[in-house]
Amino acid sequence: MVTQSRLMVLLVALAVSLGARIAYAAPADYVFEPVSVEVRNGKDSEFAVRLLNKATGKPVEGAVLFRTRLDMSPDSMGEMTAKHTAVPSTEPGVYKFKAEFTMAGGWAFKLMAKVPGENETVQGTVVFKAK
Ligand SMILES: [Cu+2]
Repeated sequence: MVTQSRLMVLLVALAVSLGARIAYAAPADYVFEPVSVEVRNGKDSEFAVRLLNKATGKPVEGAVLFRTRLDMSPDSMGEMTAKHTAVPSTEPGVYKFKAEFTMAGGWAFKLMAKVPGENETVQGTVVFKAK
């Protein structure tokens, strides 16, 4: 009997956690990834990130990216930043930018995003390699 009631508790806990997962999408359900890790070092260099819903694996359209920062923290130069501006993208879930890279090496693109249907702000860091 003891074993059986313990199993019941486990099943209830599992059902509750599954239910919670289905009911609320969380910021952790989204991920930004590089469209191409390698980018050209220099002015007017394009780079792009893709926003994915981890549960469905599908790209997420209509997100608003803000407080973006491009810095060389991957190469221990976190204070070294690069100017960048958003440019139009035709691919769903892909957010494109143009940057003025000033040094070859690792660049981290840090951002916050408002995602449709998600109340909480999503944060992302995507690392690129300027060559
Ligand atoms: Cu640097």
